[in-house]
Amino acid sequence: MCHTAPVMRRLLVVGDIHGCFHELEALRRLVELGPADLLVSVGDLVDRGPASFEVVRYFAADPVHRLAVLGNHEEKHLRGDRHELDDPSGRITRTITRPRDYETMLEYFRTLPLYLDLPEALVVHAGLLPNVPLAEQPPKVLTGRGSQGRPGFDGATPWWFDDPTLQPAKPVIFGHSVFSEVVRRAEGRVWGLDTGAAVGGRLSGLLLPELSLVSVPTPDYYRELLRHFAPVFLLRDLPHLPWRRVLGMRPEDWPDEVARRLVHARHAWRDALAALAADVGSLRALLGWEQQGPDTREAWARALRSRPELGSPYSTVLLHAFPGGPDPAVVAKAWSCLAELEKAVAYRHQLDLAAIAGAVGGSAA
Ligand SMILES: [Mn+2]
Repeated sequence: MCHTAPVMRRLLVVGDIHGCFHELEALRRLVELGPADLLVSVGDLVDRGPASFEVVRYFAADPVHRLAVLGNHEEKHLRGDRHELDDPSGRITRTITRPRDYETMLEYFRTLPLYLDLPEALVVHAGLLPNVPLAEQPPKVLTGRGSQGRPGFDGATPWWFDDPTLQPAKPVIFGHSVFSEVVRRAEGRVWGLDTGAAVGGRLSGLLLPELSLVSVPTPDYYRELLRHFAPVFLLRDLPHLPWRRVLGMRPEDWPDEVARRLVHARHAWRDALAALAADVGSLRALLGWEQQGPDTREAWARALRSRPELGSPYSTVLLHAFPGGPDPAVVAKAWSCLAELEKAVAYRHQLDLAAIAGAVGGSAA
């Protein structure tokens, strides 16, 4: 062995993994890393995909050779947002992860840095302000927290990485913003690796020092998970909605907080609405359809078929499903299904809403 030769380690920097553990394995098989090489994540290890805990466990098992920066999804879990109606992906992760494993995930997230300043590259989750020293970069810019309305990060204004004054001394590698192809700028000094893993895109990696790209396709796991969980979450939330404040008020008279929640819900639950429309049979069973009188049924049917004024399934239920006000018995019945649903979810069984609702409805009738 020659002890004086410089160690030439390789780095595989991977874009947002979002719970795509099997695809991460496939990517690693394409690039055989040696014992001195590093696997580096740009953050967002979790959410949207089905195997968030497996990804975290893999990184946490070897913190010397597997590095990651803090992504906005990790940050959301650390903040403990319980009702992020604008992004149900974290809620799904909490639901399908065993409590002990979830605590392990949080412990690992607490160890993650805002950036990795390696000899070969600077790795950040979302981006940088050009011409601001690394130590003075706002954490929100680095993690991309609330980046959607921020110039340079929102897709509506020129991207931060297209700023001609950005002249990094070494490659800057980031994720966070999904593009159909890997972003390459400044003659290979800026790389954006989020190509939509878990939402039907690809999991991409950049190999250093050769600067070659690898990627594997992923299914649209998130769409599928939303389809399963949207009705579960809707029912779980029903008893906690601000019934008294909302009922009897015109939408324009709603308190700001209610309006804000519904506006958020409109975006998040667009898919949920589609799921509900496709699963009207299950919803009927869950709400005790067969026990209702013809007027109520007709009102519900109209509501379920129509495009609700506010585009939210919450408003559908609030404004139409319980004409004249919510029937406590109906809400209680919906609530009573949750134990069964949660049991199935906890063990990752395929959710058969119709069968579960039928069983519960049958025993209650
Ligand atoms: Mn992401």
